[in-house]
Amino acid sequence: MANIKTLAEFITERQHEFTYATGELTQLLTSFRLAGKMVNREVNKAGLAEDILGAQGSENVQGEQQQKLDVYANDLFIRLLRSQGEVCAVASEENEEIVHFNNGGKYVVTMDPLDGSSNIDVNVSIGTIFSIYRRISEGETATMEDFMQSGTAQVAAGYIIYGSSTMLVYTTGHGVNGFTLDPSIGTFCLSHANMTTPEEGNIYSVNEGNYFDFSEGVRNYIDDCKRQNMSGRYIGSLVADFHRNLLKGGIYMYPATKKSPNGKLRLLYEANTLAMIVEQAGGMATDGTTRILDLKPTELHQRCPLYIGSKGMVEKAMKS
Ligand code: AHM
Ligand code: MG
Repeated sequence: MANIKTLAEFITERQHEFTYATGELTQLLTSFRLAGKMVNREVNKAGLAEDILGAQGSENVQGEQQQKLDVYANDLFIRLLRSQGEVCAVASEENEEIVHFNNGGKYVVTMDPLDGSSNIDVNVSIGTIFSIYRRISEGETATMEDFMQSGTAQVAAGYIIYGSSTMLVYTTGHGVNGFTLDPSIGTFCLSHANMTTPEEGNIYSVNEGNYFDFSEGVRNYIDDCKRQNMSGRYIGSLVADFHRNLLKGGIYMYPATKKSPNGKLRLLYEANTLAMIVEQAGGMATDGTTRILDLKPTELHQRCPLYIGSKGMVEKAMKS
């Protein structure tokens, strides 16, 4: 029988790669590991539980309907992060303001606790996206400055995909590794070691319903993908689209539209995290002109256009 390595073992084994105190990273990742399992349990029974399925009735800061599972996941991640002491504050896609723990913790977290939430009710893959930054302020309470660091300052970035199987994928800047949850023992096991993404791919992922709202350059690029008989694949769950393209080679695009000149996705909760992961896997992420990780955030819920995936494809899209 092949050796099985659990996520917990892997984190401990690789913690020396972390620049700061080693135990801290273990603590931080443990919260995501545990919360991921708990969200996974709820996601899997979503079809059964009346009180979990469906809209919560409230709207988030972007004016979108919050689904109950979004709220559940958000509360859970915040509760677990608060309880372990390393994290001083969290910025979540679901909260208008920073959630402060006032505990002097050395890290801050940004997250989208449940992305692609319009897919919950229809049994389609959804995901959690998270990033960890070292605080730059001192004292009990984190500041806005801690969250306005560019993506290059991330000390860890990861996602959990709740799909036909559940996986946690993360990087601390030393490559990307993926772990699949074995539900029978409730443990994430290393299944995708040292993940790399192909330089070129054959998949383009974009909401083509917006085609006529895209710039001429973007339309030209999409036309070119078609001329090459590429596969168009768009789930509408960023984590799922990203994960597939990472493994198979492809590009995911959420360009600017006439209605949304900065696109739809958020720099802090979505773009920066996946940009760090894709670069660690040998891919590329830009907003059309600038490397995502070099963008300097100016506000928490800032949006940016996103072109992410195989290097050759992203480069070509930028030139179109
Ligand atoms: P959400 O954070 O409100 O769930 O929105 C993000 C999602 C992404 O997962 C997905 O790629 C995109 O929105 C789909 O948007 P659209 O329906 O406009 O194509
Ligand atoms: Mg989201």
